[in-house]
Amino acid sequence: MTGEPEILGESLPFDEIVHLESWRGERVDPDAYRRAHSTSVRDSLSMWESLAKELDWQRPWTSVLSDGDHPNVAKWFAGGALNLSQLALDRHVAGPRRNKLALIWEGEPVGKDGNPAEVRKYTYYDLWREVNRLAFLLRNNFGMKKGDRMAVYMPLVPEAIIFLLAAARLGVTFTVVFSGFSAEALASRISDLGAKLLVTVDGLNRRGKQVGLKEIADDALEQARTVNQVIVVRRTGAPDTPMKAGRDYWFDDLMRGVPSSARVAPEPLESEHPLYVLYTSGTTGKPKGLIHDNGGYAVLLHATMKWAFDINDGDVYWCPADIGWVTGHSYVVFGPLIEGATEVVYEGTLDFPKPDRWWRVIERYGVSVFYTTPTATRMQMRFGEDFVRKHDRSSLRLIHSVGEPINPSAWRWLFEVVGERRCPVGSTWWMTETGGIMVSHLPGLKLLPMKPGTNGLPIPGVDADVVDEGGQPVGPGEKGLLVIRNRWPGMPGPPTGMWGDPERYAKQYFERFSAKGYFYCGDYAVKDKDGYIWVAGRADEVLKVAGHRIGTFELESSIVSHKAASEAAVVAIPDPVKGEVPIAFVVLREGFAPSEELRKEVRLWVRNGFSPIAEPTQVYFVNRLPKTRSGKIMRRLVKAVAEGKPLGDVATLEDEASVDEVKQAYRGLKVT
Ligand code: 6R9
Repeated sequence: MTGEPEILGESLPFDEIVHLESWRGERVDPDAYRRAHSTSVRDSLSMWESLAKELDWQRPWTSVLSDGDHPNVAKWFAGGALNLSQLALDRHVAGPRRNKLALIWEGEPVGKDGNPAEVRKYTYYDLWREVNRLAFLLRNNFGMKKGDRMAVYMPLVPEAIIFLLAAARLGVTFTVVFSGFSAEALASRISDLGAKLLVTVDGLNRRGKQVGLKEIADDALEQARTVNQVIVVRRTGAPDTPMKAGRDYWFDDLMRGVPSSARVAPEPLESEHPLYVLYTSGTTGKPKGLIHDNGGYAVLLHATMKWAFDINDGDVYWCPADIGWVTGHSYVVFGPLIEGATEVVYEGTLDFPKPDRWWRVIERYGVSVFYTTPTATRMQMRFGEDFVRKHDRSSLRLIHSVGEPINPSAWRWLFEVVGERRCPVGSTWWMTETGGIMVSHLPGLKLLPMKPGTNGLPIPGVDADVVDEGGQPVGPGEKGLLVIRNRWPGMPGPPTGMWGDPERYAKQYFERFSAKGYFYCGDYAVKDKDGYIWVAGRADEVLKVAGHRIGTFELESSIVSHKAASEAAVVAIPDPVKGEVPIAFVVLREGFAPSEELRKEVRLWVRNGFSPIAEPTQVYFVNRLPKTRSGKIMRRLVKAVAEGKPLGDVATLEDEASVDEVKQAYRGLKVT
């Protein structure tokens, strides 16, 4: 395809730097950063080493970076020992942060007034005590010890965080399975990991309703035979929760028997000991379990909390990510707590009971650092500015987004409406595999290369670049593939990178540029003349229309740049002449009604605005699209519907009704 690269139909403002010269009284200088970045990459090991020294280690490392037992699986800080629960708790409890608030948790509101059903606050001391008690229970009553595995299947309640920290304290490797996943998905993850303990809840609160979760967990355990003990946290208090005698235990009953003086010393864990395994969907069926270690991961989180979030003791940090997403692991549980931050954690959805839920939370707790997503931002844009403006946001000082490319107009909305032109706004690029932020602007380093929609520059020490198929860096404005040329702490860790499957790990990420040893991220990106990276979407969702390569993302961008369209999903259907042609499922903005006229208009819009080749042969209007809980459109499901094929793994689907909508629209049952 020719033409300018775009994000959501909006051309990339390569040359527009939005200055924020007044921010914390500093001027910004991207040039100086670029020079410093080159140095940091040349000497990345000593930089990571000095950052590691800022953390507490139980035993110092003997080598910063060394080879693991499988190709491309490196050991960071080998010889060293540490414990992430000690970093997140004990070291704060031993100092002036002892009585500082660690967590402010807000349960889903009941009633129309929007006030939370329940608020729980934990100081670092509170959290430390609870984690000690739970670690004591897990060790003494459940026999859990270093090297054992545990699965967590629950929503974002404080107990989830306490379980993760207790597991980290004992060296029990955990996997969190998103509470929206099916029994099959849970079972396959439990079995793959060989977890012997499952932690879940009786049920969850969703938009004022209560949904049983324990029943689903029970179904999973019919298939997954490794689990012989289940701990159930009471969340909804549903009276008829099935409990199997001798296997299932209520968390509150168990904890009543643990004295508040119970202590468990943090286990000295080898730096490369697996902290957790997180499963992420691949392009093929079986989910991939990426392993993250203790030492390298902690160092990356420590660095990025400082650089990207500029976190300090006066802040109230909030990332509304679910604990089942990698963002929940890195930037809800471990990152903020390692840094001793005060953070808000919430249960619920952004528009329940009203579309102002987030702004109420920000106002109520004085949130200063806010980590959101582009999809959430675009949803809020649909609701309109009034919901935002009627709440006090003067506490906000820094905003980042994550999960997908942010289109420039959504960036501007965050900058102008939410942040009142006062806050730096960024889009941090990273993925489950990287463990933490890799490309971002870095307010903590005074680096604010704010261009609406860019990810920015790679973080210090990380040699990320955009290359062509041969691995050569692309020219300014050209599209290429995002790679990471060197090794970084927090990368998938020993023993095998991907749990039980070192071959798949090597093939998936290192085969493509095997001659050069680059890590292949699977994303398209553009680099502008200033070196800023603009990730444009996944490289593995491409259409081939009459031999022309068209990114679904680019095509959707074009549709969404139409004033009536809020979201779009494009998939290809087979075409006898052109091979395949795109069809589009479109969600309209508030104030626009579906009509034949509009259908034609959208097609023409793409034809003229993007390319005649890319014109969707059909446009279907739907009220919502199938999405993952983290907000990514599941084109695979839309495609399966269009092709009349089985849906396959729907574990990551947020809302099943969205698939029915697509089906109905596609079959013309409901012509909207
Ligand atoms: C953290 C997370 C990873 C994929 C990644 C890319 C997309 C994430 C992005 C972004 C553009 C950003 N992605 N952040 N694209 N700009 N700021 O999202 O992990 O769920 O594993 O997804 O998400 O396509 O490859 P994960």
